Amino acid sequence: MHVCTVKTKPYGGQKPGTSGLRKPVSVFKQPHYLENFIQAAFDSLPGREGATLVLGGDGRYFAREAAQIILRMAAANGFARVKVGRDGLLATPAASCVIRKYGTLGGIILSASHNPGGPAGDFGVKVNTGSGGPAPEEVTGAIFERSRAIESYRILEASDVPLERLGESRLGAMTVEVIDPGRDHRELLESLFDFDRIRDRLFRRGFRMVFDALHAVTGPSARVLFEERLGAPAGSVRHGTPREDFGGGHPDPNLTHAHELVETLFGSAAPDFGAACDGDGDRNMILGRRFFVTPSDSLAVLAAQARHARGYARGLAGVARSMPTSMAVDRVAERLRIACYATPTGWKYFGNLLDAGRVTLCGEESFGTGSDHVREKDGLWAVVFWLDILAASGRPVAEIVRAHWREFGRNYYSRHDYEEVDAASAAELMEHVRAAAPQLAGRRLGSYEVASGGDFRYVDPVDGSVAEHQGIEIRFTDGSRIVYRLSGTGTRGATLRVYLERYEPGPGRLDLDPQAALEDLIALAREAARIEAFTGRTAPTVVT
Ligand code: VG1
Ligand code: CO
Repeated sequence: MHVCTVKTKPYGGQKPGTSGLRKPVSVFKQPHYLENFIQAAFDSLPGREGATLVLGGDGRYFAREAAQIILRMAAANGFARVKVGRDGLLATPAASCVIRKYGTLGGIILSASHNPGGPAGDFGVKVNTGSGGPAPEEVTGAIFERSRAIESYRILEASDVPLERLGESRLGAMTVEVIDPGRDHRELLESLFDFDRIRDRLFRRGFRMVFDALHAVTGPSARVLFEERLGAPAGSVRHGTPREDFGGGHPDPNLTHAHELVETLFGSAAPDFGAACDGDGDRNMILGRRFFVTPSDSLAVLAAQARHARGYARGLAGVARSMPTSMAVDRVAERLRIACYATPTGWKYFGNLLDAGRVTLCGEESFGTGSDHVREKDGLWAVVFWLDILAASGRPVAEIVRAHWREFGRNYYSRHDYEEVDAASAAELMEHVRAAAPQLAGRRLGSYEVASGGDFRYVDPVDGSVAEHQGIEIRFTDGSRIVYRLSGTGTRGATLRVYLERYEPGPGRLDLDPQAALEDLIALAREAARIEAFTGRTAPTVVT
């Protein structure tokens, strides 16, 4: 076996977005494309000689080939060991857990998250650092710069390493260790939550749940967790076998893409609880019987109820949410007298706050919740957390959330996505809103009065780093908001996200349909940004 230095030329556009480098499979399959990016990533992680790397992913199409290439490149780049999930599978939060537990240099997660897979779908590479979290901006910036100047990469000439069985094998001087993809992570969850209480108070008393793994990475671990460890009836986990095309669907846990689960929970013989995770297991959707928990509300409820969970009984240091996430959690933080931070979209921005011990829980409106137990959002963690709260309180999901609204008021919330719009038109729309927003202050829009408008700029309170242009926010005097942002994970054209929020104090009109409650704001948001004129669209493609 010998190390080859392969000549290559830079590709443009290898700039990681909100969460890793995400492109159509056809782009990743171009000669040397993956290799260039991996070499650029290795070059940007100092100290790889003799170090350990974690490798995993959601098992999507092209992941098997990519994992073998990365293993050979790791061996040629001086790594001493790679811990790789069996069959190359390792959910994003599980990878974060393994990186932290074994103190490795970092990890590579092969996933495009909730984007569809298969030959016509997307592929992606997430790079995590030794903290277990997504590489921060300075590292992704360095990777991009390196990718623009790359002239060669190093790879070992060797045959494929078997990844089906647990255990160790050699690749040149490097050890490849195939690990159980769920074990370390499940052990961590058992230390945080009271599994006996969940089993005894819920499943032993006939509580029924459905977990939809959407044919993605969480299925096998969900079966062990829910059916074996917690005693949920066999068959509670649906679509539990990971497939490289996710059964042809979007592995995206929301009302649109997880519609089968939604129909079950809103059907006649609905179970007590429903949940789903995304492709790489970092997102979650929570449903009660005929009840949908908005991700922003889920974060607020978890923060308010955290004291009932063993791992959080000592209290929360603080909470954080991405800026477009509803301000429901802010009210809980106020009540608990703890700090609440608003960060740009993307989990990497929570890293410093978590590392510095300033926050314990954090979340995003995009179905992401997590805590300081790892440095990624964590789908299964959120599901077990909810079960633990249900077991502690003995009340159904809908009652817990309604009681929360009565106590804190309700932040009616929705996100409208306009997917695959023309990129240039989307950029023009954003420029228009950017210029118009500051001038709206003090003016009336419909029945609302604008308090302020402008671009969100984040100064990290820990290291002072600055992130500009993180979404344009129009705030109204009654606490309502409209936020406009362009997605940093889409791979075709541009995706415009419009976030809408209106606060209703409790006890007010708490049981309205969110789309009805937000009707005026939705119309204002369309007009203010001239969405139809710029994009030609009269309606969003996905509403969550
Ligand atoms: C989206 C979400 C964001 C999330 C990101 C990665 O980004 O809005 O909240 O952190 O996906 O999620 P964007 O830029 O498209 O809005 V995942 O599950 O890929 O790791
Ligand atoms: Co994901």
